[in-house]
Amino acid sequence: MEDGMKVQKIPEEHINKIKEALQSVNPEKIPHLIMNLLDVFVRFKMDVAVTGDSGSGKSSLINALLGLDHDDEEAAPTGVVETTKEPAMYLYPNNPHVRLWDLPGMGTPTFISKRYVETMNFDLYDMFIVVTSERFRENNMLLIDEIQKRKKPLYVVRTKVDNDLLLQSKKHRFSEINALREMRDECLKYLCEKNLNVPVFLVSSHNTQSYDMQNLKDTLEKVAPELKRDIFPIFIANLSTAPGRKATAIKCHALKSGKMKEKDLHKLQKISKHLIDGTEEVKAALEALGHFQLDVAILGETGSGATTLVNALTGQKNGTRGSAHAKIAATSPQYPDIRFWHVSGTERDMDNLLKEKQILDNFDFYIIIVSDWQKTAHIELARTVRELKKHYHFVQTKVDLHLQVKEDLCCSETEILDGLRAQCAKELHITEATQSQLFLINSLDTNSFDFFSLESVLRSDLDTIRTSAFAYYVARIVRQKQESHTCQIL
Ligand SMILES: Nc1nc2c(ncn2[C@@H]2O[C@H](COP(=O)(O)OP(=O)(O)O)[C@@H](O)[C@H]2O)c(=O)[nH]1
Ligand SMILES: [Mg+2]
Repeated sequence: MEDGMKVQKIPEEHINKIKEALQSVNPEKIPHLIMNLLDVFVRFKMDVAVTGDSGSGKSSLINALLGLDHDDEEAAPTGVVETTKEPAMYLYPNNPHVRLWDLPGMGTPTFISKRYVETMNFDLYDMFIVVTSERFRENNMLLIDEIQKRKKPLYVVRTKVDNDLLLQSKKHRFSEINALREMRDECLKYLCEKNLNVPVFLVSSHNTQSYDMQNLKDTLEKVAPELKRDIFPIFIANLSTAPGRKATAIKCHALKSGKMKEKDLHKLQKISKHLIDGTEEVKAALEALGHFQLDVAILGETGSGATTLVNALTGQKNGTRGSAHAKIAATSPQYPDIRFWHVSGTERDMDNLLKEKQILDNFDFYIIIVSDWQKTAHIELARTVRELKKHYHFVQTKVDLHLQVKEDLCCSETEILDGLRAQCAKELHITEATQSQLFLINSLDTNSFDFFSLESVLRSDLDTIRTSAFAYYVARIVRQKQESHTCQIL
């Protein structure tokens, strides 16, 4: 087990980055800081501005992305005359944390090109889709330069591809593939000249089944979590380091548009006081969290069924290759980023474990197997886990055997199971573990007894503790780094 636990919870490169980024932060403050940061991050809404020349097809593109027809009541107004006079917000389907903003077009008497970026205040948006049609124009490059200055992500979308193809199809030796390639190359040429690696999509908002529309939708959905991780640190840095007027505008917009609640803005402001510039620290923390492995220990005496339970949870068959082994964690796609360790041994081994609390402290959550209600081993383990300020559940395995043995006692199955639960409730009361529960299971038949509810409770519990486990782990590794640094100086 000790060998196994030397396996990093986060890949080395991310550990180094986060240690570096947080080295000047007081480790005592780190858990609270990270938990608050992640709490706000979960609710953070990403604002994607759809911008470009007037008439380029921005509003039509938004309708296509939302799956709306141009004459639907909720659709963005479109047309051959200037229709979009104010930025309008639309929630992205299936992801309420992504908001699309339909901006008025660039280059009309109302929104002249020279003052467009300033008037629209690009600082308010987290990401941009620059819409172009027919030709790549100077205005498009002007927008891209401004977005680049703000270090924000951007996509280029060339719309009205159906029109372009129709016109070109009248030419001699027309080939759709070649025509599309030429259109893409035209966009890429200008982007390459500026050394920009920007995704380009060729779409038709009138024919959404063709060209890159589905790819654009899929990409937006697939990379939204990743984009959010890139964007959030920039948002925090702008809040804390931008000149007063700019930061005030960002805050007002966030509150007015419902991007963020006042209490979350306060939290972020408090957090940024502990950070140097915000960007690096927050980025390192979010990246590390994305790779963080949660370690769950299944504790039980030899023969209590710890291995079989790990195999049942991870969907492995007993005795197959890759099934649970003390020194290798069992993983399963069902529980992404979770490692199950079976920690079993003789009564004496379990006693020793209680004395070596630091070994037990390597885990983030515990399932304690009750082999025998007459013994106290499970109560001692539960107490120690509580002392480590961590959580556990009790599991009684082999319940089927238990029922067989008790058959001659003339009790009904329900009475026996209720008896076990009552016994457990008494013991949970002794250890004051109100969040803990008992699950009665037969690991060889996952459709029976409480296995299903064990799985669902486990899933939601592990989701909840992930953030705090990560926060305390980061505090621990930063403290180690600072201590080793102090030793070197001495
Ligand atoms: N054929 C074709 N017409 C389009 C497409 N996208 C927009 N249009 C038309 O272009 C005009 C301007 O579109 P609109 O979305 O209002 O442009 P915006 O000013 O950029 O918002 C409208 O008449 C649309 O019907 C497209 O992909 N294909
Ligand atoms: Mg419009």
